[in-house]
Amino acid sequence: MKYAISAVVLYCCCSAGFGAPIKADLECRPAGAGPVYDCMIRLSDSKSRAPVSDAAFTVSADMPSMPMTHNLRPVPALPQRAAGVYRARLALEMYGKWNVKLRISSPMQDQITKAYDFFEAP
Ligand SMILES: [Cu+2]
Repeated sequence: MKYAISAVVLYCCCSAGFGAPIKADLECRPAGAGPVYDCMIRLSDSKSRAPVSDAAFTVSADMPSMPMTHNLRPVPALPQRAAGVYRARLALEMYGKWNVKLRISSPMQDQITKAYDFFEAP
């Protein structure tokens, strides 16, 4: 069941009813030992490109190559000073390719999945 849901999310960036879908840009940097990352997330309106401030969403992640293996607890994204920018710390269980999932509850319901490579720094 969980697997079916995440497969749908991969292909679906669905805004519920009103407004333009939200676009997300993601940039993650190592935050200490192991695969722990501080991720900056920039939300913008996909049409007007205006920053989306006052959004509420959680961030979680799973590995497309290892379905149902990982079960990261979603963490709330914290708004930063810059408009439309949020931060979330992801304590991953291993390096590799993850799908980072944003579950947005406000200003509209939306789910965004971004593929991201988390590799150990050389
Ligand atoms: Cu894994």
